[in-house]
Amino acid sequence: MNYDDDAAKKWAEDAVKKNVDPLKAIQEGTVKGITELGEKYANKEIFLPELMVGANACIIATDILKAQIKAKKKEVKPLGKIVIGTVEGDIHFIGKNLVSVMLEASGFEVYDIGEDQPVESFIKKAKEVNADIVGASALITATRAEQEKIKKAMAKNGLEAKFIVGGAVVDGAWTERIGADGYANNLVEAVALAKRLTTT
Ligand code: B12
Repeated sequence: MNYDDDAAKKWAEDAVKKNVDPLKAIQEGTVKGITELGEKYANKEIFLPELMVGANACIIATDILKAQIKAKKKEVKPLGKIVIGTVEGDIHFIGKNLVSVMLEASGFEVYDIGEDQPVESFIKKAKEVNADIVGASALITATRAEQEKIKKAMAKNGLEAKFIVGGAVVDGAWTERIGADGYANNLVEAVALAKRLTTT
């Protein structure tokens, strides 16, 4: 909230030293911070440059905590293969990266194709790895339509993988409208959804 990269880094390192549960630190710390900053941006109390600097501090701290989640990962037989990315035209990656890490730490084999990815990249990777699930993140109303394009392209290419969506502009009504298999708006729900879809 103070746009201070060094303080954010130190805060995350302290949390690691003090053995704070990294998921709790992310959910009650970095995610809470960036959400509050997002509200200030929406209310025009701050502007894009401030949001960018604040997001950077959030990314620095979150990366340190994410590494802890990965380090604690149990070695188990993969629960399934998931291809995940942020849709074309959309550079938001904080939520998508967190979902990737949580899924990986929960025993999924995750292929994160990055942000601003065209429909074809999702399809190509899903075919290549024979994915069980394809996940698409979208945070802008205008880019949300890309999720529907991915769903249609999956059908056209005969992909049988389940399709899940997420991001600030995604809700149950949208998920149903585009025929996706589910959505999640927090990390715990994202893992529960993926588990549900790979065990049924
Ligand atoms: C941080 C941020 C940025 C950062 C992004 C940093 C980065 N590289 O990721 C910066 C400053 C760069 C940025 C830029 C822009 N932003 Co911005 N940004 C945000 C903000 C404040 C927070 C997003 C975030 O990281 N949240 C924290 C994470 C943890 O939450 P999350 O992404 O929602 O993810 C969770 C769930 O949604 C879910 N999830 C996410 N993905 C997936 C995928 C799957 C498969 C599943 C199952 C679940 C899942 O799980 C996650 C974990 O809990 C939001 C406000 C908001 N309310 O979301 C605006 C917001 C998304 N941004 C917005 C806008 C408009 C922009 C810009 C267009 C601004 C501009 N004028 O240039 C640009 C985008 C440029 C582009 N082409 O992409 C708007 C979108 C409005 C709209 N409805 O269309 C928002 C809503 C702000 C607002 N209220 O106006 N932004």
